[in-house]
Amino acid sequence: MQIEKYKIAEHNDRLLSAHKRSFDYIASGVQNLQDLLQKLRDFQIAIPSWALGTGGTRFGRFSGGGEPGNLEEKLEDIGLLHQLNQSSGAVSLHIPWDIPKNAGAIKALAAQFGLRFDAMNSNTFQDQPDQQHSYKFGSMQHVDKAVRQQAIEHNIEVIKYGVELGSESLTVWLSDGSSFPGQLNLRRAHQRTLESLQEVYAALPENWKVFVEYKAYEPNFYSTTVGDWGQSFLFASKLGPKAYTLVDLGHHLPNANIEQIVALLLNEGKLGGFHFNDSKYGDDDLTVGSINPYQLFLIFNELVEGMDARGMNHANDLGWMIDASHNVKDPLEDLLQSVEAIMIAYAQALLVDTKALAEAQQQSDVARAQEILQAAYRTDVRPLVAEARLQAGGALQPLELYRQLGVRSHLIKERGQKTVATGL
Ligand SMILES: [Mn+2]
Repeated sequence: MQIEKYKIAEHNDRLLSAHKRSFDYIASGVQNLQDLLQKLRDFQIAIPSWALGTGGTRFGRFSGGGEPGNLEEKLEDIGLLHQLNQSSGAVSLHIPWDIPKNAGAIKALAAQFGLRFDAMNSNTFQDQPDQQHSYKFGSMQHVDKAVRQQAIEHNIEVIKYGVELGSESLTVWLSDGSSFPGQLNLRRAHQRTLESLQEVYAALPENWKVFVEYKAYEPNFYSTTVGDWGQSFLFASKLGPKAYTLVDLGHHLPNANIEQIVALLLNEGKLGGFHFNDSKYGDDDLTVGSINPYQLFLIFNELVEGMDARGMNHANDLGWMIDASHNVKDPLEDLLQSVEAIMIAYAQALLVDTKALAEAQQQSDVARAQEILQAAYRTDVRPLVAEARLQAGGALQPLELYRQLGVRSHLIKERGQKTVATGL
C-alpha cells in the first residue's frame, strides 16, 4: 500500500497553523536554524527487514495481521514509513530470511520507494532446513573446521547479495559462546573466530566495511565470544581498516556507560554503526527512547561532538539502523515511534552549546556543564523535527496519519490476518 500524496498534504494543511506557532516559538532561539533543519532532513535511519512482522519471545508470538509475506511487501512497508516520515530511506537486509531472488528487480523496487540498502546481515545463529552442519555449538568459533567453513562461506554469499543491491557493508553478529564453564576453551575460541573473520574480511570488496557486533549474553549464558565492545574492538583492530565495531544499545550489561563507549570508539576511528533499541533489564527488544531517552540524548551528544571533531558526515559516515522486536505493538507504529525518538535525540544533541560546554569543562564547572546539557535535553524539539519532515514532504504527525488512514486494516485486507513475516 502507498499513501496518495494529497492525503499527506491534507493532513499537513489541517495541522499547519498549530505547527507554525510551536515551530516559530522554538526556532526563534535556535542558531544556525537552516543548517540544523538540513541535517535533520539528511539523517536517514535504516529499517531492518526482520522487524516488519510481529516479534516473539521463546514463550510465544502474537501476530497482529497484515504482515508482509515476502521481501517485496517488506520494502513496500518501509516505503510507506518513509513516505510518512521521510527519515527511513534505507533498509538493512537479513540473509537468509530475505534473499533477493531477482536483485535487479528488488533494487528497482527499493529505488521506487526512495530506499537504499544499508548493511547486510548474515545469520549463523540458527540452522536452516537445507544446511549441512549445525551451529548448535557455534559457527566461527566452532571446533570443527567444516562448520567454520560453512559460516565463512555464508558470510561471503551475503556480501555477494549485498554487492548486487548496492550495499556497502556487512554486519556480523555471532551468537557463539558457551553456556557452561568448561564447555569452551575461551582462548582458542577467540583465535578460531579471528581466523574465520579474517577469511570473511579478505572477501570484502574495496569499498566495503564489516561491522563486528557484540552482545553480552543470550543465547549463550556463560561466555560470549564477542561479548562486549572491547572484544569487538580487538577483532576489528586485528582485522584491519575496513573493520569496525557496531554498537547495539541493548547488548550491554546493565548500567554500562554507552556514551563513553561511543566516545572512545569514535576517537579510535573504529565506530562503524548503530543498532537502536532500548531495554529495562536486558536484551534489546524495546522501542528506542521508550525507557531511557536521556541516555539516548547523551549518546547522540557524544556522537555529534566526536563526529564533528573528526570532520565526519553525520548522515553518511556511520550506519544508523534500528534493531528491535515488536512483540505487542503494531510493528509499523513501533518503527515510526523509533525513528521519531532517534530524530528527537539527534536534534537535541545538535542544540547543545558546545562552546559553552567546552568552557565549563575547562573550568571544571560541573553544575554549569550539567545545565548546558540539560538545557538542550529539556527543549521540546518536536516542532523542529516536524518542520524538517514537512520540508521533505513527510507528514507533520506520521503516527496520527498512519492511524487515521487505517493502514493496518488495509494491510490485513490485502494480505490476510494470518500472514507471518520472516524475522524475529
Ligand atoms: Mn543488533
